[in-house]
Amino acid sequence: MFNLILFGPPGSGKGTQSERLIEKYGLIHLSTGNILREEITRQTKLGLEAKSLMDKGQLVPDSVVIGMIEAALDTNPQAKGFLFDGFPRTVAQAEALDELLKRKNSQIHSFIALQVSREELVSRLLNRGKTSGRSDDTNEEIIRARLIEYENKTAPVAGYYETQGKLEHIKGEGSIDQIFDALCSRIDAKQ
Ligand code: B4P
Repeated sequence: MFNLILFGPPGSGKGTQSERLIEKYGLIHLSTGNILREEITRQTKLGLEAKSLMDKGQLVPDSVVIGMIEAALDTNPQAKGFLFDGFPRTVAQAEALDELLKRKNSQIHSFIALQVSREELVSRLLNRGKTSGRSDDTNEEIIRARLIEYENKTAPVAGYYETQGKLEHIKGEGSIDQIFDALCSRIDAKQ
C-alpha cells in the first residue's frame, strides 16, 4: 500500500495535481472538499451545514470530515493506496488519520507540501470562481478568510509530519506539467 498526502493552501494545485497522480499511480483519490461538495449538491443535512461554513471560508468540524474519511477507507478495502487531498486540515485530523491507518496496519508514506505565494493563490481562486460556480471562490474577502484559516489551523499540520520525518516541499508555481514531474520524482523515490 502507498498512502500520500498532497498538502498546501487553497488554490495551491492539490486538486489539479491529484487528478493526474491517481491516474499514474492507481491510487484512490480522497478529497474532503469534493465529498463535501457532493453532499451540498444532494442537499443532505450534512451538506447544508457544511455549505454555511464553507461559504464563510471556515473549516467544517473535525468530527464530520474524520467520519467521512473513515467511511471512504472502509469502502475501499482492496485499494493499492490513497491520495489524501485537502485532508488532514487540522492536527486533530492528522492524529485521527494516523489512528485509522494504524488499525489497517498501514501508515502515511509521503507528505508533500506545495508552496505558492499568497497573491498567486488569490488570483488563481478568483479566476477559478469565474467559471466553477463555486460560491467560496467568487469573493476576495472569503478567499482571504480561507487563507487565514489555513495559516491558523492547517499550516501546523506540516509540523506534525515533520516530526515524523515525512515532510517534503515542492514549488507549486510554474507549469502544471513541471509541478507534476517534480511530484512524480519525489513519489518514485519513495516506492
Ligand atoms: P477544497 O476543495 O480542498 O478546496 P481548495 O483548497 O480551494 O482547492 P485546491 O487547492 O484543491 O484547488 P487547486 O489548487 O487544484 O476545500 C474547500 C472547502 O471545503 C474548505 O475551504 C473547507 O471549508 C472545506 N473542507 C475541505 N476539506 C476539509 C477538511 N479536511 N476539514 C475541514 N474543512 C474542509 O486549484 C485552484 C486553481 O488553480 C484552479 O483553477 C487550477 O486550475 C489553478 N491551478 C492549479 N495549478 C496551477 C498552476 N500550476 N498554475 C496556474 N494555475 C493553476
